[in-house]
Amino acid sequence: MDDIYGGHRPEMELVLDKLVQRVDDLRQSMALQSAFDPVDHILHRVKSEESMREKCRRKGLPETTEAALTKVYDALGLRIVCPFLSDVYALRDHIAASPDFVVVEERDYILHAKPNGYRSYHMILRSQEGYYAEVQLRTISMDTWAALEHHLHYKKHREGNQRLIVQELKRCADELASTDVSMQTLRDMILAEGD
Ligand code: 0O2
Repeated sequence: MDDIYGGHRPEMELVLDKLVQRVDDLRQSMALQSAFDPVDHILHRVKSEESMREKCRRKGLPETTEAALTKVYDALGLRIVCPFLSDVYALRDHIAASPDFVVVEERDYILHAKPNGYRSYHMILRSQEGYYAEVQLRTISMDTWAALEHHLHYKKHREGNQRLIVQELKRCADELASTDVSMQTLRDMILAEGD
């Protein structure tokens, strides 16, 4: 089977490296200004062949290089995990102001959580070379929930349990969201005491 990204893979890797570097530069300058590192950790990946083909099929798109690069927007992906809610939004603002990438779409799943409780801030960026990248910004709590939810593989369960599982997952997500707000308040108090 041919590579769905055709001959674009090396250039895609370079664009992803540039995006990671850009975020790392922003992280360092923000940390210098505030004395707090706004990032806990960053993951990045080129979407796997199998996952891209599955997504094309799910969206009713042909499994072509053109569809993978211009109709699906997460061939390149960056996940930025931040300690606090304010870090997520501060980084979002800095990324949006970056000259190398244009923001083409944003979804605030923090303000508008998904029905199952999923929370994150998603940005779709387009590079100067024309490649799309999805940036997911989330707190450590949101990342913990998403990782655990992913491990459950609950979507395969039968109907009866499904409702209870979804309900409990939503409760856990809401509890973590409440913890995020409390942690933010504590951080703001500590910062204010330092003034
Ligand atoms: P991977 O392995 O993370 O790359 P969609 O049709 O939903 O797939 P779209 O429009 O990009 O496509 O949707 P969305 O929901 O804005 O963003 C999709 C990505 O967000 C997913 O990527 C996940 O990484 C993350 N995500 C969205 N909803 C959930 C959720 O309920 N639980 C978890 N754990 N993650 C979620 P992919 O493509 O699924 O795969």
